[in-house]
Amino acid sequence: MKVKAAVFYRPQQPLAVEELDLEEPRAGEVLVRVAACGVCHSDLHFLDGLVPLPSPCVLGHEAAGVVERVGEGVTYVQPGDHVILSFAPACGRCSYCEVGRPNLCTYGGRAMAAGTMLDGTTRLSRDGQPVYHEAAVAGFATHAVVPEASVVKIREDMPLDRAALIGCGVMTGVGAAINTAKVQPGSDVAVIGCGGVGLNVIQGAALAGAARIIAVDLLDHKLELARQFGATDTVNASREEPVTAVRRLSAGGVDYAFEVIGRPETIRQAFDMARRGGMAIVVGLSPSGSHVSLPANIFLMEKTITGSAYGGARPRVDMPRLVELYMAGKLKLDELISRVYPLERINEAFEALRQGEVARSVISFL
Ligand code: PAD
Ligand code: ZN
Repeated sequence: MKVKAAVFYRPQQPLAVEELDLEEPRAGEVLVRVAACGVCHSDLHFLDGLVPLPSPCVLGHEAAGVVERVGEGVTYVQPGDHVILSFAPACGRCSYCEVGRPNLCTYGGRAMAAGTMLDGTTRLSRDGQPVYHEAAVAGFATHAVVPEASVVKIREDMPLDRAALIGCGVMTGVGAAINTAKVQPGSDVAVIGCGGVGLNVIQGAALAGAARIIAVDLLDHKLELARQFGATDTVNASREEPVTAVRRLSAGGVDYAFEVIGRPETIRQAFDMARRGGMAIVVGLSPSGSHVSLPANIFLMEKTITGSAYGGARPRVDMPRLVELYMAGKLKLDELISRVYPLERINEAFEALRQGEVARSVISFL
């Protein structure tokens, strides 16, 4: 079938919105009509050439839609089901999947790096030449073929544009607080970077019962949003030194410090903001080849530094829970959507993200 998609050809060049060929789903795959796909900073890293990606490639990994057809052997969904797309394809059989960490799946990781489905091939093409799929989702397109394991069935009264945000930013942020850090009630938290993902770390920490949540950003309007999402204190790092400020506000350092930007300097800041016995959690994706340097003897203070991939998501457990929280009025999603764009204006959406104008923009196909 023909689909309309936003195609990445090379860094520093706008995405091209054009018609591509999409094959039918093969065994164990699902064809989804995309309803909406959020614009995440990870895609901007690819566009800016900071992280490599095979090309040409259809970007977009924060999507939700409606199942249109299923391939042979698919039993989990049927046409008409509403689904969120997971951006971490999982095989269900490797040791990571078996142990309950599908976000680290061996074969999913390979497929993501190769820009393919789990079998190493693409379903997208143009003039007979393969076009790659970002994260086996390729959500900036009218339709997507994805592995069965990448779809998460959700209730049909959940608005699909809100559901799309759960596919990356919300799962990653809330999951980093709840699954990775396991934020304790009454604890102190700092979050560096209050964009689409960082705001969700803040609301995840608030859901977990953190007492003090210190938001750090360079932009006052992001810090205002951070308060709406549960921050109790704010630090504008363009005006004051953030480590000193956070230590002052938290009586010496926080229990959990999250880095949600993707820069070695701010990873170091997060580490320095954590108190003795505290934890720094790196969520941001830094430019390929970056390194962070840490003072060696500080580990005797039992500080931990860890990464968080997709908020430790177990998609079919966590995502329906996030949907329930939204439907119960306990998770903010409406407030995350700053702008809605049609696919044709996707480059404007990326420019708005680059300029720090938005919490999240959504490309809507509705
Ligand atoms: P975003 O651009 O919406 O937010 C970044 C925020 O950081 C903005 O509000 C900036 O103003 C702020 N900022 C920039 N520099 C500084 C600084 N020096 N000090 C304080 N604040 C600053 O991005 P996003 O929220 O979409 O993504 C954030 C990162 O998370 C990005 O690196 C992305 O690739 C990564 C990510 N990781 C995963 C994962 O699985 N770990 C998933 C999704 C996104
Ligand atoms: Zn993302």
